[in-house]
Amino acid sequence: MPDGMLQIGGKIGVRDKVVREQMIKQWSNGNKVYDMILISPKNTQLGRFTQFVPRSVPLGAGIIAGFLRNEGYGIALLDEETVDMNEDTLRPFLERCEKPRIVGISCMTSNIARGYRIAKVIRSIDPETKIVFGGIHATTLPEEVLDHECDYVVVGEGEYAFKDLVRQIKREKIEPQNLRGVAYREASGKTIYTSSPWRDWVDINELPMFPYDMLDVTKYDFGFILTSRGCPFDCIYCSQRAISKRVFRYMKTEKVIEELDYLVNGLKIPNITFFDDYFTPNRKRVLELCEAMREKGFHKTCSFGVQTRADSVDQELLGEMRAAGFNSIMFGTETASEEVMTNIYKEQTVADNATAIKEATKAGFNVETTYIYGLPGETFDARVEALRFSRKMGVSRARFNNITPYPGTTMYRIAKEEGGLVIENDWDNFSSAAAVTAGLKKKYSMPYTPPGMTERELTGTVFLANLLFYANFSKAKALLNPWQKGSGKWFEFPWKDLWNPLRVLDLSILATTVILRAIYYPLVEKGCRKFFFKGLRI
Ligand code: B12
Ligand code: SF4
Repeated sequence: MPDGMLQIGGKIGVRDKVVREQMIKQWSNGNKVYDMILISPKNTQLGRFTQFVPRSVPLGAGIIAGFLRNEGYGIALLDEETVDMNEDTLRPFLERCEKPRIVGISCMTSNIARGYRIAKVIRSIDPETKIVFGGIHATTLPEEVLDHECDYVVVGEGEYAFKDLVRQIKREKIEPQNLRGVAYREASGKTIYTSSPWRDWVDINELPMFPYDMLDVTKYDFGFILTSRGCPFDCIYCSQRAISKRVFRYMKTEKVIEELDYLVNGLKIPNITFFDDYFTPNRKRVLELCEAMREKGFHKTCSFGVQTRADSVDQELLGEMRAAGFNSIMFGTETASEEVMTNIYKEQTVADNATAIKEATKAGFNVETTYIYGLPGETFDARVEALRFSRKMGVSRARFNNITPYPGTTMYRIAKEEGGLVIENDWDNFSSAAAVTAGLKKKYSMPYTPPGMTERELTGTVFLANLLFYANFSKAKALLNPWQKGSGKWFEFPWKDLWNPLRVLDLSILATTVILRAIYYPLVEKGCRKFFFKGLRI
């Protein structure tokens, strides 16, 4: 079996104990049989940067795999970030999958192109296999996905919807009236959206723990935990509502502690990121959780990173979080212009960001902030101001992204209405990090360039803002520091691999590209030149 490929889920929690014992016996003989295969395609957008970006476990596919395993199904969970996926590697898995075969593919927009290609390979191996897509891209554009090699799309949170669909596929009898949140095409070509009045959102306290045992944790860079779902805000560039909806739901403290105990004491993970969309809307629950974490002493061996909204923290809360072991906090600051802040419906102010950053720094956090260039109403001065703000506030890390109108967002509608939406090669150009990870030669166009700006100016100013932020000894040190981890750590310097000539070659190419781009933009684009020299003086 190819190294790192086989991630087998056992039938844990099977209602029928005899069946379970038989299955375990079968597996120990090496005859592993699955009921379905779940695939997380790789993200190909980061190019040469991929190897230097921390690798996270495949969340969506993993959550679904853990849930279905708990329902008694045998699952093969395959993550393309850790293994090549082609006809030769997929065929043995399909052959061991019981008929009717089911393959579930989990995609964001960033990896949908790979998802389509993998679906094609699966169809070519076995045209009968039922291919089901889920995740944020399929949720927001089910019709597009159904135009590809896809039999069903699961829209939104997939646990119960997929379980019901799997049961029906396995029984070879589809009853749309008993399915919720599934889209498919009838023979006539008409798309059917199923619905029936039973679950509006998933109660996360009912779900099993993330199935870390189905993955080789040594192949991933950081631990994570998801302790809540949902966010009530409407930021125009964010599509999280399409999946986890506006209803904020959180895991009971005991359940979080149980999972943390497994990660910290069981797997000995030294750094864990809380991936909640919005960690702190309920102050009481965070205080209770921090107290429980402290009592368990997790902070003695592990540190925690978190992302949240700046308007929902205060000095006392931050102090309690620090005491519980949180050492890095990321705020989506987005802009330093109050006008832009209003335009994006963030419903918080630049002043809120400034206060939270100051308080978090005072509490001893490594503070990380993210900005978006290209938002509606943004001026040249607003872009310079965002850079100035990030420098002035003394945050440890900052990341400047190019606006990306992901499907399902208001920004997507705006870009479409303006006629400015550019989709290339099955969304391969849709990356909020595109301006940073681009090479010297243009591969794709930006997904969107706001009116009054050239594409080169957008790409160049995003790139230069990142560069200028780190063009400072202490910031560069923080970026390269191998011990400083956290939710916003997007670049991991490969200190351990410096003996490897290929790694060194890659790093050298990357460094050369950065230098050449730093010269190129100010030379060829007036807006970039002005930005660069203004930025240097900040
Ligand atoms: C944590 C997180 C990350 C983590 C981990 C991602 C990972 N490995 O899965 C990190 C920091 C690495 C990350 C990176 C990126 N992220 Co991110 N991330 C999130 C965040 C905050 C939470 C994800 C999560 O856990 N959701 C909760 C679970 C329950 O939802 P889910 O994963 O979608 O899975 C459910 C359903 O979709 C469905 N489902 C999923 N897969 C499948 C498969 C089948 C077969 C079925 C039936 C159902 C199903 O069932 C699941 C359970 O209910 C979301 C926001 C959000 N709320 O989703 C953004 C989000 C997913 N990220 C986003 C983006 C843009 C990115 C990046 C492209 C950013 C960048 N430029 O670098 C990268 C791409 C990384 C990649 N691998 O390709 C966007 C995606 C927009 C889009 N249309 O693609 C989101 C929605 C945020 C936003 N701004 O709108 N991200
Ligand atoms: S960006 Fe953050 S605050 Fe805004 S809707 Fe998305 S998750 Fe909520």
